[in-house]
Amino acid sequence: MFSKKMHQAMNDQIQHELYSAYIYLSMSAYFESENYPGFAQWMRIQFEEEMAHAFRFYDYIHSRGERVTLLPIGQPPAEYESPLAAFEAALEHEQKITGDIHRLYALATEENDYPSLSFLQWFIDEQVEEEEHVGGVVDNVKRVSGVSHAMLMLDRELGQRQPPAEVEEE
Ligand code: OFO
Repeated sequence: MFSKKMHQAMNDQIQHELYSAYIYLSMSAYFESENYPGFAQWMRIQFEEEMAHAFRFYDYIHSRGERVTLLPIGQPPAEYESPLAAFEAALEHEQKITGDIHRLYALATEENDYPSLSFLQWFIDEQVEEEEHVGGVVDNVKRVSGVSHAMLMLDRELGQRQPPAEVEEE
């Protein structure tokens, strides 16, 4: 059974995913303004991925016969002290989202909601990847921070990120 509580928690998660998208788009704008086009591109793809995550919840709620109610989305930060500070904020944000997903999974377990457990498994795995991925970028930015030539090379490298297949399909 898809409980009212689970329906509401998943509906809230759409807002969290859209806010994630909004944060990354804002980080992309920050990097554009700082003249790091590669970092900006990386964040723009991150934005697209978050939109795809929001749509997964959106479609799932409908597939369980319930309706989606969109909630307000807050204004994300516009400025960061440095590229490193922006990527560290992205990692911290992903850790928060991992907590959200784990709480949803715990609720589905409590309610014996097997379809939701199956649906959420994709997000459990995705968050492991997200944290590993963003954490790797944080480490690389830390290593090259302050070395302008190396920052330029890293900017170029991250600018080659391609959208995942599921984003390209949409
Ligand atoms: Fe960046 O992760 Fe969505 O859920």
